[in-house]
Amino acid sequence: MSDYYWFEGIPFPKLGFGKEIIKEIRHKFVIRDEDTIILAYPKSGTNWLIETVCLIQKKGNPEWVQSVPVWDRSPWIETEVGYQTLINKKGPRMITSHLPLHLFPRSFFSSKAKVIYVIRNPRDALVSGYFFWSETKFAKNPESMKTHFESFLKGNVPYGSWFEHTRGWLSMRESENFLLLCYEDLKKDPRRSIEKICDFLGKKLDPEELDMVLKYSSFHVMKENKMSNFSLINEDMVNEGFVFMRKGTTGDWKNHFTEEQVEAFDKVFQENMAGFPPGLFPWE
Ligand code: PPS
Repeated sequence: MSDYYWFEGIPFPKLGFGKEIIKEIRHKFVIRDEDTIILAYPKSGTNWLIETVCLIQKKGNPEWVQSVPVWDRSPWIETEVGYQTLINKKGPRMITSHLPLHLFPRSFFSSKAKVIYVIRNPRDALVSGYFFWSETKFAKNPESMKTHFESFLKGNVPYGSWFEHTRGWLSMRESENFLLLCYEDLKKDPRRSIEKICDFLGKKLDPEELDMVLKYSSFHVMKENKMSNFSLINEDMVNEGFVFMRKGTTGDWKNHFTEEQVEAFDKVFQENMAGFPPGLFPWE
């Protein structure tokens, strides 16, 4: 079990991460106009979105997603391996990140690179994170759901506060190189979300190709795909019993929160997100 790298008050995972990278990435890394960036607060559907975008790029052909691990197709910019892979890669890149806006490479803000930001009910991201951080060695293992819940509200979890992360990236929501998606919408009407991504990326898929994207990005197919289900992860990084593709549902928080926690969460959500139109957060 590793603890955290603290940087500017935000805890980052230690295993596979370099403090220097986190520190310098915003000044050093050059984002290119042709890059496509997948961004999310941890446990919000990042990998689902990567899979979907990879399939869209290949017009539904699953060969790429079935032969190359997800972390090589769209490396995490802030990890040691991901950073090296990306700086050495020529041509258009797919880049993944969980970084908050203020730590993301500055070069992005004067580029035409496209960002897709996916949000998920933070209550579900909290629960998903509890299992993920408990079953992996990237960062401190939570002691219990109770302590994890308290840490989440304070932003003392990997990548910091959901509220700050979301407020930061949502400030870009009117930019034309920014697409906002929501895990809950992807669940309810995945075809519609895929069409939105195609429009945003300027990709034209015929209905059969779209059906293939839908099929190969579905939870059950991804769960069986060893290039996407994290079964190829180095075993030094995970604890026994680790399952990445856990439930893939909405509203699992209702199985875990106590009544007091439901109230405490609502209060903090209101305090932090009151200025945004409620329609931006289409979850129960
Ligand atoms: S990470 O580790 O932060 O990059 O995790 P991330 O990919 O953001 O989120 C993991 C959760 O997304 C679920 N998932 C999916 N749900 C529905 N459909 C598909 N295809 C899919 N792929 C991944 C995954 O199961 C995690 O959620 P939980 O609630 O833990 O199941």
